[in-house]
Amino acid sequence: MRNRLLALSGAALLLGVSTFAVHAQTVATATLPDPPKFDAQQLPNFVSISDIMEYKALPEYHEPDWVTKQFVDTGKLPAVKDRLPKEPLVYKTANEPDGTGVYGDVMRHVIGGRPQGWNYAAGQVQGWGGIDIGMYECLTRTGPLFEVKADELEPMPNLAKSWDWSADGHQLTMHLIEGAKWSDGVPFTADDVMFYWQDNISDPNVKPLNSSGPDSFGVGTTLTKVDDHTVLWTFKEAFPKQYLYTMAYGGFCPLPEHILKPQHPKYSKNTYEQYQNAFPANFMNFPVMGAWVPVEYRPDDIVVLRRNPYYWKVDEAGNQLPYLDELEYKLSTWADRDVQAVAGTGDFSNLEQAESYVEALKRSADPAAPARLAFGARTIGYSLYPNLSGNGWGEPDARAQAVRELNRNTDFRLALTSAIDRQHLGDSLVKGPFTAIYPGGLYAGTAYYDKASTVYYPFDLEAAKALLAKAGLKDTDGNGVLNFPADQAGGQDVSITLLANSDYQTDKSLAEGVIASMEQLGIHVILDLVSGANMTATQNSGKWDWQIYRNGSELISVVQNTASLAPTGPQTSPFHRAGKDGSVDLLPFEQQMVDVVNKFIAEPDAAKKADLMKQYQKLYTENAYTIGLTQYPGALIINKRFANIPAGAPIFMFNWAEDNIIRERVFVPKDKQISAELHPNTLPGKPGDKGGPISAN
Ligand code: BQZ
Repeated sequence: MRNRLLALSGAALLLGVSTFAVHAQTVATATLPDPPKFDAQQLPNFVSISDIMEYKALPEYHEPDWVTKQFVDTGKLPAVKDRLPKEPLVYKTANEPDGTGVYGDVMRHVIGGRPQGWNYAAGQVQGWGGIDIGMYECLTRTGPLFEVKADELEPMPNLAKSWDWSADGHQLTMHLIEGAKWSDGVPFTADDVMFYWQDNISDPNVKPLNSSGPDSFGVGTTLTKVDDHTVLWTFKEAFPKQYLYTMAYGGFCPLPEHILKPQHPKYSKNTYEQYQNAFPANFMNFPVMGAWVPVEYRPDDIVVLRRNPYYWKVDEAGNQLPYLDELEYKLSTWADRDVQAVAGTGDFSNLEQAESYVEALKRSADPAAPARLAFGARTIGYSLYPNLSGNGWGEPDARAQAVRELNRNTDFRLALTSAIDRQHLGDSLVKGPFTAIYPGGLYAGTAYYDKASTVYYPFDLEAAKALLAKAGLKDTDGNGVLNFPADQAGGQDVSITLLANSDYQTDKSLAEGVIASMEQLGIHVILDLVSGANMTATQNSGKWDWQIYRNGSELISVVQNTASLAPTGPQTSPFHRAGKDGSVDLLPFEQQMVDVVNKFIAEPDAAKKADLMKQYQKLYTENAYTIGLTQYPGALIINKRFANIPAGAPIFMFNWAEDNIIRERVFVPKDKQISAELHPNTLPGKPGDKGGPISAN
């Protein structure tokens, strides 16, 4: 132990003064058990980005026959060559697992979310499960990077077709695709990008869905328009290539300026709330850059999307994509998604709730089963997140503030992490080689993970109780529940609310497990179950003490959503945001994490980046920044009739499988097509048109 302390204090000096060494005397650590062996069933065929796609003018273009006959020949639409950009995005045939596809058929998703409306730019939820991913295209794209060679990793071009760094690395000239159009035929230009940056990401009254604010592109970063198809980023750091990842899904997915701007409070008499709600879910044909457009919405029943006739991507034969004419999203539950995908009444699922694994595996093992099931790496993980704000985020009352003070006390967090029996918790979800003990921080098995930098506090109730006493908690009234210190919340019983997403059985199971563990410590935890539709808003409000959180991709890839690895800005962390005064009251070790993350973002050298992530992992796990719970693999379930599903596509890595498999290239061979389209041979109508899809005749 002494050597360990010396080593730690040495590290502490290197990293600046750390208060951690003081705590090390009271908490024994152990070697983290290796995760049970569980290999992904398939590995990707690793390629270069140039093997997947390029931008190129082709000699001729094609579309579904019914579009030509019933829309172009009747003058309802321009010819397909006039609906495409000068140089469309071309997917290379050699990278299409089953080659050039054919038109027709539908992918039937089942989701547990519900659409609030289409204003993604103002934070509305569309129901998740791939709806937003398929509608809102982003400047860059990262989902398919799971199959890109590690030494060539950088975000794929998308709406931004290329970019050039200035010699000093502080400026990035970004060239947008030229001649692409929104699904209503209006040109896509730099004005769409600037409106999204200036009046959505950078407007403090607007919070785009999945966005962490302008600081997630670097504090002080500016964006200016150069011409209709060129924008210029200016960064404080030199060559912060990390931000190209933030320009992918979740970070920078512009919505149509011509539709949103007239409703924005800066350009209308609308309030911000009216702006957010200006495009409710029954507003049909909302213009998108994505492959499919919402044409029908039946509450609690279904959302139907039809192919976008102006989609700006083609295959090498010149076929305008997507191959699939329709996407459906049955509005059900996440558990039902697994059931329907296995049964064949649904077509797609990310098997991510461990409780469903055994049944799904059993059903899929039958050769006659309608769907393929393929496990990937352990990229699903959960932590208990403590609200670390001590200066007012979420306007806490006296009790909640006392909880925040405890959350900010490292002894208290070390007590919590020592009170969790992670092996038992994982087994309670599913027995077998799936779950692994997860101490928090970067995921085992991923690029930047370093076991030697990972501090693990094993299950030790006695140590936990000693730490709680050290944190000043005693059961002063003898009722079996610890009390706050006398000068906090009137010395009342410690009661803590635990926020969890009611849409997932796994989130509820883990919450129950945490509550049971805390009862053994004499801490009373009250479960606060919130539906997925309200979860994002609740998380962002800061009105919670603890939450059961399914970790984002930053703890898997590190390069995606890097800024959210620590509170690098007022809105970048999921559990420590600015108080009323706009400042984030960082704990000393958090300041060190922020410094390490900012250095990582600005560091071009791969070896130095890896070393910075070792420092990050040590700071994260030795301080129990969050209380890691469990980590396990997900499985992709896809109906067997679909072709062009890339080998080894993970359900979650840089993004979810709905992005990773490149759905616009997925097709169903003619002889396997089913007549399940709800609006065959139709196209989206005019924006807001109640008439739904335009019938062919
Ligand atoms: C995948 C995903 C596609 C959000 C959502 C949901 C929200 C979170 C998260 C997942 C659902 C599915 O996840 O569970 O398998 O299809 O949609 O977006 O959990 O509540 O806020 O981050 O992506």
